Amino acid sequence: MKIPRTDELALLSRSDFPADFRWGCSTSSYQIEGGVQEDGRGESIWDRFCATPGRIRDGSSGAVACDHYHRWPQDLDLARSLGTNAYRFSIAWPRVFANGRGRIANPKGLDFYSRLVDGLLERGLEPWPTLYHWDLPQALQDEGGWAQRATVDAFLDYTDAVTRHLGDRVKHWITHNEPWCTAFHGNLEGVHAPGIRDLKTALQVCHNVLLSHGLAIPVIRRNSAGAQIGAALSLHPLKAASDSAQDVAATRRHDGLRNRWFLDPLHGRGYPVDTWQLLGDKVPEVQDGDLAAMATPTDFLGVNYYFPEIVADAPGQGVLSTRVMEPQNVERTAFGWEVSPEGLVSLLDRVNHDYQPARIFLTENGSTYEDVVAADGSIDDPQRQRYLQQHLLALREALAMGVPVKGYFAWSLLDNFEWAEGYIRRFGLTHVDFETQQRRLKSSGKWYGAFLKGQL
Ligand code: IFM
Repeated sequence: MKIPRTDELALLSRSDFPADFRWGCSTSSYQIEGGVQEDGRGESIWDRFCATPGRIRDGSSGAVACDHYHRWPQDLDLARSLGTNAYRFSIAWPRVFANGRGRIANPKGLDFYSRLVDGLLERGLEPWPTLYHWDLPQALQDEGGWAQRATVDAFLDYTDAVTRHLGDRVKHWITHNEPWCTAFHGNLEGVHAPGIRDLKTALQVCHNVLLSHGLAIPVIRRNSAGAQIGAALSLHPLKAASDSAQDVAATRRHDGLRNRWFLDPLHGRGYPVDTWQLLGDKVPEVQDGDLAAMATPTDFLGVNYYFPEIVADAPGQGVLSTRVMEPQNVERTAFGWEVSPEGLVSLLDRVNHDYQPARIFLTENGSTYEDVVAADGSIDDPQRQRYLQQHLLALREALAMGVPVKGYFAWSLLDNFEWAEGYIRRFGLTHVDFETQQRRLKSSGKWYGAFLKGQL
């Protein structure tokens, strides 16, 4: 893909995309809701993690966040005002079962999401809930968390409770958001909750999360007739640091754990053999039937795309002997992530070619910049607007290549709690003043709205 000229970006139109394309924004419970002590919600691993000094860059937490728990009608109005037709959010497990499991689900917790779903439908927005976006009940972590198979059973009971309650109105379900992050940020790097640093644990967590995805599918189908179901994976196109045989081989090794470790089992191929062998005695315990369960057919694949990675051979570094290089001489967001719409085209082309999913939804894509609020209250963020435009052009190109992309969800509707970065990183199309909770659409958000309403 060529880098588009400014005049090409301006020519982008919603009518370039199929009429039934889903257009939305994504959010997640812990990042926006706040209200962590309300209506019987239990403690999550993120409440505990944030309370540990040094874990979050600005010492903050999601205790208040965007106060969406109280302000959701206003936020849904905002989503509607953009002209979106779908909205992705997540359900906080500790609102439904304060201690992760139990005989009776918390009616107030379920009722919150029921009102949210009704509010979405009243506004003409299709609800796209994610069942797990990282806020595991702390009580389950105290028993070993996702490294224990008992957590898989608890997840299925939680899934049953939620989908029984909402399954009549929700017709799109996402089981897990970014299992890579759950497993590796949380249990290998220790930079996310629960803050563990152990490869064996991370791989068992990963296995149990993928298993719970597969086992949840029949539960959801039973309770939500005709629903479409998928998982949202964080995937990265990879480039070798050089043409050397060593760097090319290292890139393949990195791909094994970054991408194929998730894509292969979900598509019925089991774990990639090359990666399995490299992991030695760290591999997870796999029981009979697990791989078949993980491959339970889905209706779509959710792809979360942010940036590509450049990989070099690094003998002795980590179990894979690889190093991810800092990108040089490229445009980057404030997070340091490379801006690469061409990476999105190559990723989608690769996924389509290698796995042939029936449908792909871009379930997250977005960027963070240092926004400045002008004296008149406006927020001009041309870089975020350009990022959005370039990635939509990339989607249009992928569609033209025959990739079955069916929708796009911008990350995110609102500035929010960006995990270990606290409130330092703003990904929203809407600026949130965390002192006053005032929402103000940024110029990128205004552009998205004008694009969706055909007003460009
Ligand atoms: O904020 C996160 C989100 O929770 C998961 N995907 C990536 C986003 C930006 O880092």
